[in-house]
Amino acid sequence: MMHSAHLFPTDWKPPVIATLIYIIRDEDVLLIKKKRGHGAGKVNAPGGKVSESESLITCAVRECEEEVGITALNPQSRGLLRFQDLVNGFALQGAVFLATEFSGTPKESLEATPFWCLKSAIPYDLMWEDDRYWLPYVLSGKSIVGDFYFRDDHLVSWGLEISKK
Ligand code: 8DG
Repeated sequence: MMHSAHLFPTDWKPPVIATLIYIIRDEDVLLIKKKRGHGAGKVNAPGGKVSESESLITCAVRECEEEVGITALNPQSRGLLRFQDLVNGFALQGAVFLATEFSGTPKESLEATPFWCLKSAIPYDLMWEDDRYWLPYVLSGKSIVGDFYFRDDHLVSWGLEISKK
């Protein structure tokens, strides 16, 4: 395990760009049980791949509306995650957003079962292995840049940079 930031080559180009959005309500964060796609069965946040010509923030808001019926208001950019699986070839760059204002009530969709979860009781054992290393910083108001190498969906090394905001 490595913990210094920026493990990836400087010219690394992500083949896929996606977003994740954490909706905060008092002491709770809105999580989902993902029903299909990459990471099906895991707990995660709403999010998904950027479609052609859409901005990251538009993608985050759209995916959240599609997956759980919540409209994020004024989402804040909180970081960048880079994933590379050295065995199965999966590679993705994810932009992380956080919103404390929203409208709507969480609603199940074909992609996700949403639930409010205490920020102090996040079920990391049910989530992607990297989340425990960076999500606590994002939920406590910091911004992060993280690089994560996997082997067949298991984390093998990672680097993380944390900044104040
Ligand atoms: P589709 O309907 O287009 O097939 O799918 P999508 O909803 O657009 O994309 P997706 O398959 O849900 O995209 C993968 C999502 O999973 C994306 O939001 C990024 C997220 N994700 C990873 N790896 C990790 C990880 O290690 N941790 C977390 N928290 N999220 C991850 O791909």
